[in-house]
Amino acid sequence: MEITGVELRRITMPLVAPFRTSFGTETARDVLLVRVVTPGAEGWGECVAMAEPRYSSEYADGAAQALRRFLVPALPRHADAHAAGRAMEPFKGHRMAKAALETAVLDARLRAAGESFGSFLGAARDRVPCGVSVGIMNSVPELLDAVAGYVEEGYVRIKLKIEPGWDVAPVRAVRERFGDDLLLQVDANAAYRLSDAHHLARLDAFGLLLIEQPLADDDLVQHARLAKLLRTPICLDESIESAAHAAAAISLGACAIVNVKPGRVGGYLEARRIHDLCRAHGVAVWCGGMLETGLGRAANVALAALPGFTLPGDTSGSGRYYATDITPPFVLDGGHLPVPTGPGLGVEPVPEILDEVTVSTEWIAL
Ligand code: OSB
Ligand code: MG
Repeated sequence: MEITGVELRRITMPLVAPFRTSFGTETARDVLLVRVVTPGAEGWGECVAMAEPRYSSEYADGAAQALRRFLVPALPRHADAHAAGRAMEPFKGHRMAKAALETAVLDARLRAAGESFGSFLGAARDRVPCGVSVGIMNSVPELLDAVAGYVEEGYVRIKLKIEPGWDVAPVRAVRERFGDDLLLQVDANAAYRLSDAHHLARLDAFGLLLIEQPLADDDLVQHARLAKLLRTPICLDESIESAAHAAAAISLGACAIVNVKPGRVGGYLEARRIHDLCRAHGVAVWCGGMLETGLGRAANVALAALPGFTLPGDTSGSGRYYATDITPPFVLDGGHLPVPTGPGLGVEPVPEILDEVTVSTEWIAL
């Protein structure tokens, strides 16, 4: 399979509602898409880097620059996904940029071979249970309305974004309103310090599935200390950028659960390695999200179908994010999304919709 070139495309997608986390508020998603062109098939990869480096050090403009300057030029004309990964390895970091290119190469290969992402990755089921990540709101009543809407839509698990000043009260209110059977977890996006341990232990009263990334990204040792002070299991997101990080976190006792985001760890091959490692150590994993369009969502849903993904993911329906997705929308059915079965990602952008949201395109010949 000869790669003739790579297109970098920037799109802007308005969100259906502002999404507030401890690191900022998003009202639109600025997405970098990568399209790999071969004579037989094209492949798509969605870069999950956000517009600004607030969740992690990567950001969309920086990812585009890493791709055009280093990663795409390093790609051998006859690469498969493994070869693409090896060719990019000498360049440190930029995992979200690498993930997008590797995914596009993999998609092109799988489409040419007629194999789906799910089949390639080792999916063990044909649909996955879906959770939803609920942003920080202006008031508790507003939050309860939002959660009620998601429960009504069938989401099987609710994740509340928290930060200092928005933690115990919203969690208590959601528990009181929706009862003890609701699968409930929280995500702090690194907003606390170890000295907040006593305060965070107040969340132990609410039977949460987990607390995600309470402390700073590089605080594995502190997370291990915190784990001893909380009954609520700790799940790591930002801290885990590779299988090596996951191995270190597990051996330190820094987490009992891992949020696997393929973009954060450099791609679906590394995501699968983390899945395999965690499964071997009895550590549960679930598939995180980065407000993906249908392209990134398709691959995430396939990954979430692997046997070690034993907790519902942030694999929400398209409508949770976008009024109009760039692919045919993912729609929840009984709280689940179907794993696409077509070749590659199994979905393609709708050309007219893609054109409408496109801000720029750039062609890099190989
Ligand atoms: O921390 O999981 C996170 C969105 C953007 C950046 C970081 C995170 C999130 C979410 C939403 O929580 C996940 C989703 O629904 O895609
Ligand atoms: Mg998170």
